[in-house]
Amino acid sequence: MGSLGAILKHPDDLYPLLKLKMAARHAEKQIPSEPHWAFCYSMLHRVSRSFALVIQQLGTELRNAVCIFYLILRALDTVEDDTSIPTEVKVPILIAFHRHIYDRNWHFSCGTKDYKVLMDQFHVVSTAFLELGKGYQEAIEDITKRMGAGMAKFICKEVETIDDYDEYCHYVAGLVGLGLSKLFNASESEDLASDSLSNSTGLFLQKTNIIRDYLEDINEIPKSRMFWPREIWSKYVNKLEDLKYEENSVEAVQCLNEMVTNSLIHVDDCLKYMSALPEPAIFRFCAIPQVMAIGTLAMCYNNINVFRGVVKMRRGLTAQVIHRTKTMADVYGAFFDFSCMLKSKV
Ligand code: D9A
Repeated sequence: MGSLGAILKHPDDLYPLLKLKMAARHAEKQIPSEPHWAFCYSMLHRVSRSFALVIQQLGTELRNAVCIFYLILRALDTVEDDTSIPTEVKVPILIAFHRHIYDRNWHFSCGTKDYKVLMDQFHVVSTAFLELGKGYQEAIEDITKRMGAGMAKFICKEVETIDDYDEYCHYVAGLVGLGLSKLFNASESEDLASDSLSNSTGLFLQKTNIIRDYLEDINEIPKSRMFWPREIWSKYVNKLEDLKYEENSVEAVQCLNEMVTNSLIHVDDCLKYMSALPEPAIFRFCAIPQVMAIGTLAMCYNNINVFRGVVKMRRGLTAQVIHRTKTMADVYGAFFDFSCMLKSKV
């Protein structure tokens, strides 16, 4: 896209980036006046502009719950990600995190930049969490508990088999899908989606991230983070890090293609999940990340640059996805287009 032909076909999309910028400015102006909520929304805006943008259309109660859920998960993630925390300190924090969210006096400093601010000001997130309805609080607590326990399990365990890979992705992302389905259901606008379909939406997003972020994770200091399953990469190299060396380019791309193919297993479930969401705002919130994911996979397939730097959708393309994803027909259209792109590369 971006060609003259595409512009002529969609004259209403001449300025998707401009529209995105206007929407972002509007979102910033909507920051609430109570200081703890203002902090939570500006924090969300800083760690993920597009996420903050897409949740704007949700009703206030659900939007607040999703904002707090996101920040709590980011905080849990910051603890898991910080490779400088010793295991014996980290594991108890992960396991007890679902109790810390109720405790305005709990504090643990870690992470860097925005994530350090989030950790240092976590009591503000707790304050906002305690104002959510009971149904939302319980759903968030339940997921935080299961995710913390799962992360703790994988601190001392490597991702060996494809089953391990699915299990790890279930803890860090599938559970997010389950949790969001519960929040949608608690907001009374949505029937409860099946756990298996909700799980698949998270697995599809997370597997895409794991593929895209290969180089960043392998180069992590002081210690690499390795999520690609040995069962797949061991067919191509002796060590996962060998994929980044130029002499292994052929094997690297073959391995990458097998990883992409593995994540495509979830597409069917994801489409089923989305097609059962009747509320337009919730639908868009769920559909935009899924379209971004299939787009990212199409870009990554057969692409050696995954092992050289970052392969990301351009900002203009992201803006187009956000503005053009409104109905299930749009989603089918986008999945069809990106599948054709994949097919042409196979
Ligand atoms: C999500 Cl509450 C995520 N993750 C995402 C973002 O989307 C999902 C983290 C916390 C929450 C939600 C998401 C959105 C809508 C419906 C969902 C869902 O399920 C029904 O989660 C499954 O990536 C992180 C996990 C994949 C680990 C769950 C989208 C997002 N995208 C990034 C882009 C990027 O490059 O990471 O955050 C961004 O906008 O910055």
